[in-house]
Amino acid sequence: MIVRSLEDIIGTERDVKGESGHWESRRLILNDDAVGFSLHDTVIHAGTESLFWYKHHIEAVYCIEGEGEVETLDDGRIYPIKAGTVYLLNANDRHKLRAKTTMRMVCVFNPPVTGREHHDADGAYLPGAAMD
Ligand code: 9YT
Repeated sequence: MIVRSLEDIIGTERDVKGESGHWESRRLILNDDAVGFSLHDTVIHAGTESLFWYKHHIEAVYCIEGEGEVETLDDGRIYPIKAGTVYLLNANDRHKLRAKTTMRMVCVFNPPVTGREHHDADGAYLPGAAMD
């Protein structure tokens, strides 16, 4: 069994700040844990808009604090997000996340994030940029 807490992660290489300055992500479980998914505790700063596109991953994002909205860019639909709402990017959807207040999101990726994506493609994940 693996037991880990946020305190163990903060300040380590598993604690990643997006270059945009819009978010930081504490990666609790990564590919090297060899369980088939990764688990992230992500903070999205108030008043920011971020473009994400996880071309090669399915991601579930469960909001546990704050409020904002997510827009799927292919169809322009906008979904309000608040604590208790999950969105599932089951079609590698290109999307924009807008945080009205600071949002805390628990994110699960399949396949798991390796942690190298930050250095290769960085956090903006602009259209065309893959995480790995
Ligand atoms: C909200 C969201 O998509 N978070 C993803 C995790 C973060 N971008 C990371 O750990 O790279």
